[in-house]
Amino acid sequence: MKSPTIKTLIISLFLFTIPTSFASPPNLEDVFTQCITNFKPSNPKSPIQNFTYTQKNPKFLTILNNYVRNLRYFNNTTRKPVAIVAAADVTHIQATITCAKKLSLQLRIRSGGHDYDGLSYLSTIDFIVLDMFNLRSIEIDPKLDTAWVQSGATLGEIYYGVANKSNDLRGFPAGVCPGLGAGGHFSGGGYGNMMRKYGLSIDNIIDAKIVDAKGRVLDRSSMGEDLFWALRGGGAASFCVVLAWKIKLVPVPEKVTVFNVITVGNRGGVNTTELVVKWQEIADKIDNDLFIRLTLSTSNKTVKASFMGMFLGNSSKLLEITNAKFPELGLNKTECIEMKWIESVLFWLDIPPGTAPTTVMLNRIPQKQIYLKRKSDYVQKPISRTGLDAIFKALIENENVTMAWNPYGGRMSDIPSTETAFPHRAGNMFKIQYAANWFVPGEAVANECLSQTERVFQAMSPYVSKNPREAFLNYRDVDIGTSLNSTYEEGKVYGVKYFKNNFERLVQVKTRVDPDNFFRYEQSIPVHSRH
Ligand SMILES: Cc1cc2nc3c(=O)[nH]c(=O)nc-3n(C[C@H](O)[C@H](O)[C@H](O)COP(=O)(O)OP(=O)(O)OC[C@H]3O[C@@H](n4cnc5c(N)ncnc54)[C@H](O)[C@@H]3O)c2cc1C
Ligand SMILES: *C1O[C@H](CO)[C@@H](O)[C@H](O)[C@H]1NC(C)=O
Ligand SMILES: *[C@@H]1O[C@H](CO)[C@@H](O)[C@H](O)[C@H]1NC(C)=O
Ligand SMILES: *[C@@H]1O[C@H](CO)[C@@H](O)[C@H](O)[C@H]1NC(C)=O
Ligand SMILES: *[C@@H]1O[C@H](CO)[C@@H](O)[C@H](O)[C@H]1NC(C)=O
Ligand SMILES: *[C@@H]1O[C@H](CO)[C@@H](O)[C@H](O)[C@H]1NC(C)=O
Ligand SMILES: *[C@@H]1O[C@H](CO)[C@@H](O)[C@H](O)[C@H]1NC(C)=O
Ligand SMILES: *[C@@H]1O[C@H](CO)[C@@H](O)[C@H](O)[C@H]1NC(C)=O
Ligand SMILES: *[C@@H]1O[C@H](CO)[C@@H](O)[C@H](O)[C@H]1NC(C)=O
Ligand SMILES: *[C@@H]1O[C@H](CO)[C@@H](O)[C@H](O)[C@H]1NC(C)=O
Ligand SMILES: *[C@@H]1O[C@H](CO)[C@@H](O)[C@H](O)[C@H]1NC(C)=O
Repeated sequence: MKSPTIKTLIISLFLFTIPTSFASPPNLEDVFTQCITNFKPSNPKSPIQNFTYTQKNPKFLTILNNYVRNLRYFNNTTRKPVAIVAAADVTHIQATITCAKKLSLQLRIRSGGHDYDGLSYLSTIDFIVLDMFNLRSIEIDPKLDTAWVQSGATLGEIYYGVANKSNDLRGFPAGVCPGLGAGGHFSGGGYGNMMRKYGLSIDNIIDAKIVDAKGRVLDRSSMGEDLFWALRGGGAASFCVVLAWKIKLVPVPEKVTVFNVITVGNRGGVNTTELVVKWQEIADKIDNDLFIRLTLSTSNKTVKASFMGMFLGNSSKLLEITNAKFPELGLNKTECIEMKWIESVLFWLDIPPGTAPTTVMLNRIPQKQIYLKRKSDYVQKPISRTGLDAIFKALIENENVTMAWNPYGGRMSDIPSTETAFPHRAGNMFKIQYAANWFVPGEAVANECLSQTERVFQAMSPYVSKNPREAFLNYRDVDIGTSLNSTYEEGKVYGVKYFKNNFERLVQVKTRVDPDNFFRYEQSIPVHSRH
């Protein structure tokens, strides 16, 4: 169903009602601002107009750019929102939803802005950005079992807050980049280096507060279990605005052990092919306390492998495990670094131990903005030596692409694939992330990096999941399909890759909670076609 755009409405009103003078027609910005300002109830302590930025506001571009994490989607031709509402209060969210709906404007919801393809701040038609960065409170219960975190909180703020309040006794399983927002990251699953022990972030989320398409504030008991299921891995932006999550904190040992073994060509006479063969045999089966991420890149036409590890225990115990199960790696005591869990957050950012205070994880604005492309795959059976050699060749020929192989298994295999909307559970050995980063503008460089990524992705097709070729929602990739006019058929193309058999159930939930498809975007869950 297509409603007339607000422009058409305004123009027709103008034509019929103002015959006498050539006063300018009210523009969308003004109409929207008027609407949200008049919205009742409003909180007198935080009037919404003080948190609203239209293009006339001198801060508009800064506010927009503050949470753009992919420079590919911020230039002079990028379509800008009609307004950004940086909500500071739940009534601001209600007003934004109500007015966007009334004026047929699309809504984009942004928490940390890390969406790889910018879908939290881009649209091809007139739209509003609901920016959540002001809503970032973290309330940890005194027993240290749970916490309520608002969507605009970053992982760094959550990690730091939890470690601080618990004297380093508690942590939370989530991503390795502290700038990620709780809003997008959790609703797409949220994986990190404690995944094999504790599962994803969503496996440790027990409640949520949302605002739905009717502007109602709901929690788990009032929204219904089906919607709460969908929010855990299905991408919340198809259903509602998440205001806050209730998370279950997990125990972390006093000291964890980390390492990063980098091999170029070979290590101690064992070549990289053999190390990767062995890694595939053990990575998803080894002790659940141990996570070893393998990153493959090239250096001077030679394959470079990094085995980066996180062990929830001390180095003696870690070495016992690696010596027994992965002796080829030859991990030794001096390569193992014991530190507090909160300090390991910096290690995973490649910050050398002891060179920065843990408060750096509270920085919201990155030092460097980059252009990037990401894609994902799942691997379900071991890749042979011949396969690995072909993969290494593809990497050498496309030297600006790296691959991160993240092992599953452990807790990930214990949780049924229907438990939450996130479907990639037992049967997956590891997930691949393809990455290309570049630092200069211009389409030539961009196209070169994009085609290199595509070539590596194609070279991988014999070795990864098929029918569908599965993808991870948090690794947003518009190449796998987009929906321009929100039909079920369009949505199914990317929907089964992200959600497999959970897609149909997501469609049912969507059809129940948002039948008019207000919460739609380029990769949203469609409503069912049969009305
Ligand atoms: C540097 C970097 C490192 C990363 N590392 C990891 C990692 O270790 N593990 C991992 O799992 N992923 C990782 N990711 C991917 C990341 O989890 C996703 O990009 C995630 O969606 C980011 O959440 P966000 O709130 O920052 O993003 P946004 O861009 O703000 O949002 C992403 C999506 O969620 C929606 N959304 C955001 N907030 C809300 C809300 N409050 N209510 C409803 N919908 C909302 C948006 O509309 C959009 O569709 C990484 C990304 C980057 C750029
Ligand atoms: C666009 O161009 C103007 C002036 O030419 C510049 O000030 C602005 O920062 C540019 N960028 C964006 C994203 O609009
Ligand atoms: C809102 O903005 C107006 C105009 O800038 C200012 O006078 C007022 O003090 C602000 N109100 C609050 C509560 O910040
Ligand atoms: C500008 O941004 C748009 C996305 O909004 C992108 O498609 C386009 O390629 C960018 N232009 C350049 C020159 O990078
Ligand atoms: C907690 O944070 C406060 C304020 O930043 C700081 O003074 C204190 O030392 C921290 N405590 C711990 C245990 O990290
Ligand atoms: C490792 O050795 C095998 C056997 O000699 C060879 O086929 C393979 O290409 C080597 N791998 C690398 C990365 O050099
Ligand atoms: C790369 O390899 C070439 C040829 O083997 C060699 O001359 C050069 O020094 C190497 N460069 C680096 C940075 O290792
Ligand atoms: C290391 O941890 C194990 C338990 O995993 C414990 O038995 C051992 O005493 C610890 N060793 C040291 C040196 O702390
Ligand atoms: C441990 O490994 C490092 C790096 O390979 C090496 O420099 C060091 O000599 C090794 N130490 C021991 C005790 O084997
Ligand atoms: C690609 O990698 C090569 C070799 O490292 C480098 O010289 C080149 O600048 C990279 N290209 C881009 C676009 O980053
Ligand atoms: C949207 O759907 C209509 C009807 O099925 C179709 O004709 C049109 O090509 C589709 N795409 C766009 C961009 O409107």
